[in-house]
Amino acid sequence: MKNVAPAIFPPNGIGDTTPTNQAVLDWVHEIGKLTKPENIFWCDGSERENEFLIAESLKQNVLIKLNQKKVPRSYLHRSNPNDVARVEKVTFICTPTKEEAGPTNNWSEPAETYSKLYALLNGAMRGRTMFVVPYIMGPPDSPLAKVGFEITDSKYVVLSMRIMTRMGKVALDRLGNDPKAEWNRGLHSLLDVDPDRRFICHFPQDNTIISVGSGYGGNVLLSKKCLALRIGSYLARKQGWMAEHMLILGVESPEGKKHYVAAAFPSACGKTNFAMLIPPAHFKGWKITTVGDDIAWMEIRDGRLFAVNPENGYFGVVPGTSYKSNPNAMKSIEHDTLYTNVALTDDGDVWWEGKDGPPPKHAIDWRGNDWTPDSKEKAAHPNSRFATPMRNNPALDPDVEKGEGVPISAIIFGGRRSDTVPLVYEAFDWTHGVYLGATMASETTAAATGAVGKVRRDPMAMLPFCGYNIGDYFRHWIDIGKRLSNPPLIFNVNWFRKGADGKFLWPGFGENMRVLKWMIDRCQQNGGAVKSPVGWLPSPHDLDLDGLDIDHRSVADLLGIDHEEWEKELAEHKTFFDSLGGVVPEQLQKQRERTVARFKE
Ligand code: OXD
Ligand code: MN
Repeated sequence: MKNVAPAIFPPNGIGDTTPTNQAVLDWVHEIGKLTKPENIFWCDGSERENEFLIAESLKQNVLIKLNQKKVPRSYLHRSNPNDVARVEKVTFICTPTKEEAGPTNNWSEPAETYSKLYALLNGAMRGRTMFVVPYIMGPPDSPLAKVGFEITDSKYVVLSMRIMTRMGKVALDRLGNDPKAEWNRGLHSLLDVDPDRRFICHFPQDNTIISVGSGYGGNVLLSKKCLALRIGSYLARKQGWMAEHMLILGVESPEGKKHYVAAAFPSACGKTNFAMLIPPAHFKGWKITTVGDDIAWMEIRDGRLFAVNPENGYFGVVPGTSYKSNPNAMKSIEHDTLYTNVALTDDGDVWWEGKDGPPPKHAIDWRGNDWTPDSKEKAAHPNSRFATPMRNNPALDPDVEKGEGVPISAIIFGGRRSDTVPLVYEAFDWTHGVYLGATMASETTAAATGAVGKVRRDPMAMLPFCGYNIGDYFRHWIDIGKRLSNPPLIFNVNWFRKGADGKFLWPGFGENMRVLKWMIDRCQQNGGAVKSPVGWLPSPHDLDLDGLDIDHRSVADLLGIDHEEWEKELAEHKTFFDSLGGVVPEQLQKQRERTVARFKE
């Protein structure tokens, strides 16, 4: 096998922090025997270790040094061009039965899958260094926090995990010595980065993930989609909490009253932008703070939902990020950032489509080829990414490390829809809200391989991330509602509705504050709304549109419910529920029937 990751040889004092938990030692020993690495590197997350790994990565061209004056302590990584996004068709949930994985997941029988993967992994790390990365998801003192270990032969993975998780000694301390303690086993090998030998497999019953043949973040940073969502959602159901594909943000009024909201949007629908929103001038004194931009772990306390962000960094889509679209993201990625698949300018800076200012006259594109503004190809891959520590975010919420989490007042679902779905509406109650989440849909983007721009149903934005049967997942949501005496209100938003001229009706970005403000008013029982067949809608005067350059017609279009479009939409909900083959709970079927009936009233 081609050695795409030659071994490195650390000096004494680096790479030798072995854990004391015997279960971890036994597992690493077993994987070492299987993969036969040149050496084992035990990561401790220290600064010295990081510097050493960066220096070795530069030597092996895993990283490209950027102009350190323009982007201090930041580097560029180029992935294999065949390996630039999550690949859902080779992502598997390996539960004992197919039913447990359900109709929305690829299923593969666990014993057969282990044998197939172990055969691929046999000797896969020959001549390579096997890194053992201990990490924690969640604030270390949170009851929700989970320890994971990722074994990998990729330096890029180690460097990214250090940004994206709380990595190293902190995890060893949290795990302790109990050989029966719960922790996640994550095994990753690049193999030879061949799409035909690429599999991302989850074994929820064993709390184990095996990912081979890819070097792309979403497939290989096993803490993120694999543990925090797929295995996380499985554990959450078993243990009575929630693992969701949601950002978490704080909204503080000029009087200092603060609410937190969690929002689920499918990949690349502006979650990071929303989580870092800067209110427009009209909202003087209002403050938005970020708890998380991608994943929320939530539990019930005193009848309320409390959320923590399990991650420690942001792995965001770069193209389109600018001082106009997301100033806080731009400030976050000015330093200490690991870029993947963006363009490199002649003066060692990074560039991408949608960055402020004119394009460079010449650059090296994400594939490593010469690029000029006349080139047909994009300079940065549409799914190029930044990995940056959350501490770089000027709007980081002060309670982000609070182990008990932050109380959630509202849950928002949303998608990218050109038509049908109004700018915002509110569910009548929790179960109706679950129905809104279960039927949400979005036009697909470049975050996953496959067709772009097709409407696909993506329940709670969890379609690619729910680690068990989606029907049981819906049931879990309904059950959680029963345990909440003070449930969050549930809303649906659509920033992407277009007018007859094909142009977006809503300006989006910071102006989304106007919609958020209405939701907060509703949470405080002082926002007006009118009843519609799909939920509570703001009337135009319920939204604060002062100072916004938008005409009455557009506002009416944004908030309008077109009966013909909804007839089609509700028929599609039925087709979707039917396509799940009888797993959808009765309560949600009833919600659909009631919505149909309300249109007839
Ligand atoms: C992501 C995704 O990378 O959802 O966050 O694909
Ligand atoms: Mn995501």
